[in-house]
Amino acid sequence: MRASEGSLVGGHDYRAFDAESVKAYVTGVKDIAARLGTARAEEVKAREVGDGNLNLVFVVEGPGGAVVVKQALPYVRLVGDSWPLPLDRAFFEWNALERQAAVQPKRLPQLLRFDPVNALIVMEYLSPHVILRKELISGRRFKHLAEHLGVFLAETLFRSSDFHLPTARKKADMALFAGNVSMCAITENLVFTEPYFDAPLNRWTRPQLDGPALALRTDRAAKIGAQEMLYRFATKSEALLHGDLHTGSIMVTSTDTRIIDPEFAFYGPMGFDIGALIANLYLAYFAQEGYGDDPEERIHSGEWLLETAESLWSVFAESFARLWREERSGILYSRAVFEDLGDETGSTVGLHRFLKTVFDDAVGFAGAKMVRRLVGLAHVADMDAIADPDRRAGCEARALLMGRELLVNRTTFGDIYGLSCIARSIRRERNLT
Ligand code: SR1
Ligand code: MG
Repeated sequence: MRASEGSLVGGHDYRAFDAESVKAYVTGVKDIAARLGTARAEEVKAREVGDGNLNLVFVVEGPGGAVVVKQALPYVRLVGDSWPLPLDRAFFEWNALERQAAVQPKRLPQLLRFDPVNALIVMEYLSPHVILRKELISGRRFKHLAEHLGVFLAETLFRSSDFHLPTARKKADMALFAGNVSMCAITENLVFTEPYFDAPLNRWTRPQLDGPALALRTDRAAKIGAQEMLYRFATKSEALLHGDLHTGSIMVTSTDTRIIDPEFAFYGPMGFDIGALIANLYLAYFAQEGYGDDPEERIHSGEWLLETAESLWSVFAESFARLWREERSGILYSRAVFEDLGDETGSTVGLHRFLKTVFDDAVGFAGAKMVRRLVGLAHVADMDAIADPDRRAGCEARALLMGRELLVNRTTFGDIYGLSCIARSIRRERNLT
């Protein structure tokens, strides 16, 4: 299917399923029925488990196995049908999943079927995997997380970039994903724009967070920082991004990590995906004080979150460097200009200069992503689940300060360890609300 055919998603025959009607659908598809172990709808169980902002998600279990059905709705689920949203995001998600699976199959659920008419994707039911965000809220730690995510990021980003892909393929892919306009528009508005003016859907913990939330509107440095990041988001087509890589898009066990939900995929700046992950680790870090009665334990969990962000970046940079040496076959930094002339040093300097731009971008995007989750429309459960509003507002105010710091001073941090130091010092701040 080509880009222009993305518009064929949905149409007159589209229908949104429910937990009953989805059973007849899946058992009516030969391959899926075989996986479930029955073609009889009455022999399967289905439940709707979607807790995201946009889609329906069904778990369907039969006597022989289970599948997940993710179906796009023609509107934003979080808001309702007053906010229509094209179904073609399922097409872009499927295309992104196919490309990620070609690079890192073990980090994704197995892909079973794309149905453009019903704007749905059927995939493996991951078990006993659970959503990472929920586990971080509970203070759990995952030994392999940073390694898995750092390698996933390096491989998906490098291998979709002009460092690796033949230029004709990259340009064709950029053209295809350029059609994911509605999803990019959500990010352009909700992440970079609305937190900085009186947008109708903005929300925050009131009245405790009124001061810092309203201050953003007259904070020229923060507003310009956000616009500078939006400029990068809109213009830097470096690699095929996941586009919404937060801790709710990651499923884990103690030994495994899977990345789901790339419906916001497009060609954008590499730092955007990395920054999204770092932002969510820092949001979890600042939320730690909202939970539990054992402050020592929560300090340890917090330190683990900072270490995870540190390792994530280190693994990404090391893996990217390996790919630079072994798989640099695109138009950028041609070997003819460097290694073939005996100039390995030039190639290495180029690599480090490039990684510095990715790091600075990741820091700025992390800042923008933190701010939007605290004062914009869509928040994170890490903060929302803190029951006491005063305690929650304290955590949010510290996270907001960190987000602003990253946004405004993004080029001044020497390395990822510098960010951990800032986070620790902000965590000691009191009386911010
Ligand atoms: C209206 S959609 C709000 C948010 O949910 C998604 O997960 C994205 O992060 C989006 O910005
Ligand atoms: Mg999602």
